[in-house]
Amino acid sequence: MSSRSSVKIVIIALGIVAVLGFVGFFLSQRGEISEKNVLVINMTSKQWEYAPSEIRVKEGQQVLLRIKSTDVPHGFVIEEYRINAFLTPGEIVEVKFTANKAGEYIYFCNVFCGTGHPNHKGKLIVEK
Ligand SMILES: [Cu+2]
Repeated sequence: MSSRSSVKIVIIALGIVAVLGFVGFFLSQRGEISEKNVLVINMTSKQWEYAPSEIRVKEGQQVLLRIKSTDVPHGFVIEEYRINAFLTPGEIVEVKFTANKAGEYIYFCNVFCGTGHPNHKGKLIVEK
């Protein structure tokens, strides 16, 4: 293979990468548009409380919880929504769900995190 043709191959490869990059960019932009209706809630978990300790949303709302433990490992469970997340300290864990069941639901920690663990909980309120 001449060095000339390998230069061509490199240029073509770079072209393909550039095109894929643009396609990816536009697709991600479109994704953001459809994600506009998602309510993003940043949460923290620590011994022995969640902040916020109460979340109130409208029925049908798409919700993205971004939860970060600021001390030790915790859990985050909403049984009725089949949510069960493990919170590694310092990491943001994303929990996405559609609040399609009106009512009040307890979210709680299911990872033993010390003496206050049984009271480590909060409340999700889904309004009709
Ligand atoms: Cu706990």
